[in-house]
Amino acid sequence: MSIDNFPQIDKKQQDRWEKANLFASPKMPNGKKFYCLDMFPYPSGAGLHVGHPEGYTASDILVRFKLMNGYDVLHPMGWDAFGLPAENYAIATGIHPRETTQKNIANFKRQIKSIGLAYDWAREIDTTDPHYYKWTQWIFLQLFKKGLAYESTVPINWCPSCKTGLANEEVFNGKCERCGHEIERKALRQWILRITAYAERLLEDLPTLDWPESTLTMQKNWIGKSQGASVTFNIDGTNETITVFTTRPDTLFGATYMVVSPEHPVLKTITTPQQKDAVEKYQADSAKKSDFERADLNKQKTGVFTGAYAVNPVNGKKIPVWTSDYVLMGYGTGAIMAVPAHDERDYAFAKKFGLDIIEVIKSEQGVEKEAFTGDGELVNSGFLNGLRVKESKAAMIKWLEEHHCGNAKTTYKLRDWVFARQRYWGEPIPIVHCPKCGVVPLPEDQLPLRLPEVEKFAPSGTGESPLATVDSWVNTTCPHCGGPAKRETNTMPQWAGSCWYYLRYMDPHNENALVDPAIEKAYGPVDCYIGGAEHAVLHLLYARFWHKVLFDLGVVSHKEPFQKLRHQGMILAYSYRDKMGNYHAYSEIDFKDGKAFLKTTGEELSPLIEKMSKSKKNVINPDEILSQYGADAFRMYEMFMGPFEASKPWDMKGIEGISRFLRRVAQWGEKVQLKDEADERKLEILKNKTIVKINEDIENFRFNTAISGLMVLFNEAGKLTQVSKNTFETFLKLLHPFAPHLTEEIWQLRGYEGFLVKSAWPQANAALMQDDTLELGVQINGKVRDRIQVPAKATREETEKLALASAKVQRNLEGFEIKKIIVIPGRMVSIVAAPKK
Ligand code: ANZ
Ligand code: ZN
Ligand code: ZN
Repeated sequence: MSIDNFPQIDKKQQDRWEKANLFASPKMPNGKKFYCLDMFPYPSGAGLHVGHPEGYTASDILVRFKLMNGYDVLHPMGWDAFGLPAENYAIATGIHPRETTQKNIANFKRQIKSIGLAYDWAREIDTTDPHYYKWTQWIFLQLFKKGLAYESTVPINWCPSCKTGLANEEVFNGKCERCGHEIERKALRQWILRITAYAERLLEDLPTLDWPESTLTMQKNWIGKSQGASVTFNIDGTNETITVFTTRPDTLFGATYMVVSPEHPVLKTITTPQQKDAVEKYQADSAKKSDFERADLNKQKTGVFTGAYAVNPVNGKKIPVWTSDYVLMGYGTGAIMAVPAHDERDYAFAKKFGLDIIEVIKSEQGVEKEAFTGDGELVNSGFLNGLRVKESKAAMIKWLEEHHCGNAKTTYKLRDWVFARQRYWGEPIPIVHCPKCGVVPLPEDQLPLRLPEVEKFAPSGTGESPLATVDSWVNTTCPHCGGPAKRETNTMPQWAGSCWYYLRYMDPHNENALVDPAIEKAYGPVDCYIGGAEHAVLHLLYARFWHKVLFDLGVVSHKEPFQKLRHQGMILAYSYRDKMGNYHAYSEIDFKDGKAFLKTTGEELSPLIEKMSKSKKNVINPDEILSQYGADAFRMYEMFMGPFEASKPWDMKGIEGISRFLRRVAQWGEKVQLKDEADERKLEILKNKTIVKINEDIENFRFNTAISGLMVLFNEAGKLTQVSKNTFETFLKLLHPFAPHLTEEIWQLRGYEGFLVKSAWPQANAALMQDDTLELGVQINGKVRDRIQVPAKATREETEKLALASAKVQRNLEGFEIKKIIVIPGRMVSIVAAPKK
């Protein structure tokens, strides 16, 4: 076999690893465990994108590094396989989503395996496998029993094109995340998960996590904790009251009007007959708008006076009550006290409708031009005058509590999670509706509740899932009273299966429990989780929520599922357009001197860095790269492109460079002469420094600089025609996590037994790392036997030790015993020895 036929080496070594079952994790790890988790992919029909292996290669480097450092490693892979694409394909073609999914999984698996990633395939899971979703359904039952899953008819985001309800998180700028269609509001019976019950704990534990700062901030903002007060206002001349939530109780003296949301029930009773028509028309208009549109800060404010007046509890002033859609029903109490002097939205509204503006916090610029939202001294505020904002808040809350018209209050932006889809290809919700008993959970021994076969996969569009058409499945008996009953026909959203999969990997074949508690205790939590930043909010929040529920149930023993988290950056690509704006594929282009010319006409094309997409003809197919350059070049290039978290473009020149490097390593590895010892003083320092650098770089996800470090080391070692075995082994071991196939091939070729991943990671010798070294002669009985490198700052003892560590000195001392060692700093070491008796 030629050593530079990389694809052939890949295959050979992958087969050897598989035969040796090299990456199987123990059922129970020893004390030194490392659980490395990749975000599992949705097996799409398009196959692997080069973005997938970016994260997978990083985790593989980490895993091989940990294995070589003696850890028991858990490194699994599986499939997040429910979801809309397979279902939409089924609707279009009639091919069952199961079939499409299985085919796509097989292709993904083949591709992932061809990269040589160290997965324990015996632990593979598939969220659409009834053995798996049995436990997803089991968790739903536990949520239901704890009152954390409830039914409610609520207006939900409805995509008229996908004909399904969507979670808030799947709506972007008022449009469907999947198809881009404008979202409507539609009242539907839904299953809802009470994630808000965990808001505080989801927030509280964030500081314990080693996660990217931006992701922690996004989670925090999504939970959106606000501390302030609720204040109750009487409505003049009625028995009605309106309670508001405010973060600024200190500004109560500056409240000059109130606003209630157009959906607020109080409008019915407080609106005066004169204002009734105007208010009702306004309500009808705003029902057509999305929350997103309504909350838009830049939008012109609209609103209508209700005719009613509220009484400001702190000073008895009557202030008008308006309705406007900038106040949302779903937040706080759906009503606000407006303080135009110190709130931007209120300011814009007051200016537009000519309402009073009273300054209560002294600002230098005055409030003629805009609201002042900073800190300052309270004015026009009775007992608060002279205090600062923070003290005034506390003082006002105390006053409100004493006068029974308000109290301290905390709210969250987080909403409960709409957990139902009117779709076929999802986990059936294990609930039965009985005319006598109501909502009845399926007994656990009836799980899994399997998806029935259906004839048509298309959603009915009435808001019911295609499951509703399968009478034989829908009609069942009530587990409680035995009478006729109907099954729930909504299915779970795609998030469900990915909320807990990391637990199943620990114990994937357990028929009696989701995970054995002892195994969970030993393998959990995930030590390092790697995946895209697009999951920074939803997936991670949902998984943390389920994990905390399972923690409360005693199913898991750790408070948080993912201790460390890292996101890979997006891989972009160069796309090329001609003057007409048409895109051209790489195969149509001649690349010359860093420029691109269209083969047919010679026209120079302009490059653009863009997201990879078929329409831009810039998609890089991993299969092609692998068959041309081999897996090691592919892996190393992906790691070498730039900082792991950064977005960066794929560049063919880059992979060529890596490929040349690997070819040089191959030739050297094949031919270099190995010595038991060699004169490598210069190399010794570099070698030890490189070990330390690679250790730090791997732990800190600086794979690109780690590779540079390996190249620097090879620039020195690679020009030698003979090296010490230690240097040779060290270099191969350091390179192994990055280029496992070639290093393994060389290892085997040079007669080493076993596998590199089972060998011990090189240890750095700290004494041999300083640049400032001196060369000292070592004499034995007056004769110079060796010259050694010693750190300039070395102590007498260290110098002595280094002298005695020299192989030549040791050889010359054989049969002698040391009588005395004299160190003359900076000059020499002199050993006095006498023959052993
Ligand atoms: C009076 C006030 C004075 C306010 C002031 C702000 C500044 P966060 O921080 O996002 O929680 N608000 C309360 N409920 C609302 C709703 N349903 N729709 C729209 N706005 C609402 O925001 C809390 C503040 O947003 C509250 O404090 C309230 O306005 C407004 F100088 O009350 B504030
Ligand atoms: Zn849609
Ligand atoms: Zn019943």
